[in-house]
Amino acid sequence: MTIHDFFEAEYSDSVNQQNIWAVLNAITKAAVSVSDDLKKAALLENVLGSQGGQNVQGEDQQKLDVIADLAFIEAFKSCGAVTGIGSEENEAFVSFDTETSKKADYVVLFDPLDGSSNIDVNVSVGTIFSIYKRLSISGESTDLGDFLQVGSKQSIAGYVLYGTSTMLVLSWGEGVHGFTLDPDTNLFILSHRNMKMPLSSRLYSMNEGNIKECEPGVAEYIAYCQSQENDFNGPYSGRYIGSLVADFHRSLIKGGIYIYPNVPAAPKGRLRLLYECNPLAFIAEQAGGMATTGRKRILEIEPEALHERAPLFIGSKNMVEKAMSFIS
Ligand code: AHM
Ligand code: MG
Repeated sequence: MTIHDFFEAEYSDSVNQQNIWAVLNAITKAAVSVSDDLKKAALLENVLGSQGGQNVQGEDQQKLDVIADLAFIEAFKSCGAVTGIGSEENEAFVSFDTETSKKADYVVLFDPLDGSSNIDVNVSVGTIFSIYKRLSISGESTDLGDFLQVGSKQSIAGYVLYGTSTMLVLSWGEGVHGFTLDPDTNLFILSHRNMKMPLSSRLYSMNEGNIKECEPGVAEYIAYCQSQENDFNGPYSGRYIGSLVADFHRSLIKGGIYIYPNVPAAPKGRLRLLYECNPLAFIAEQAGGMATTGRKRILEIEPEALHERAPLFIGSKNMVEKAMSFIS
């Protein structure tokens, strides 16, 4: 079943169905284009490598960060259902000020290419997105308030994983469903219906290079995972890809916990609340998992800035709860 047919059959809010499908359709179109670019990247000129600049967050931009950003912006702009976007690669939100766009119902926040430091080494990367209903008045330009909504208000959250296959995983608040791109037809086909995250597993995921720098509770939890005195009576396996989407997707399917805590180099965590933590937190909860800062539920944080960061403890419910029990 194609994503379109599944959406038509299962999405229960008939008032908004047509418009929000236009947004999802834009995502599938841009994802196919980015997926193609990634597959051919090493064979094309001017696609691999650094762009030679930095984004607003002081991170090196890869050429593919910019290519993916433009592909998604163009798809959202032309779909007619999005009034503006916020992206990791753009300092301010972008308002699409055409007459149609001003009347459109949705804003989208996204990270066009997450884990992009992994592109040059042919390792999985992803796109993460979050769709909200606008709060501003229809017919006027979107404003920052449309983007600074609490995560629990997301209309649809999801990600695209460009891995050994390209997958789109999403939730509109009625479970989590996964679609695999059929490269022969360029259609996303339902492959994972009603995904459930295992309550626990023996897998933990963290950049352990930071272990001596993070707060004691995090190091104590990792020591617990590595000890003989844990719930499995023996060491867990460490798995860290360095692409959040890929690490999260593994947790969704096999169970596990992913931790990116506060560290001196990133005192509020490394990951961005609005287009990394919130969408994945929404998916995690819908799949029976959990997402917190170590102290507080991610989906209840009131955002203050477009690119604000948050520490992230996400994954299997029992594991996130256990990790939080070590944090004072
Ligand atoms: P990015 O959006 O610039 O790629 O940054 C986010 C990425 C995540 O995908 C990944 O989990 C993390 O940063 C890796 O950070 P580190 O290299 O500090 O472990
Ligand atoms: Mg990212």
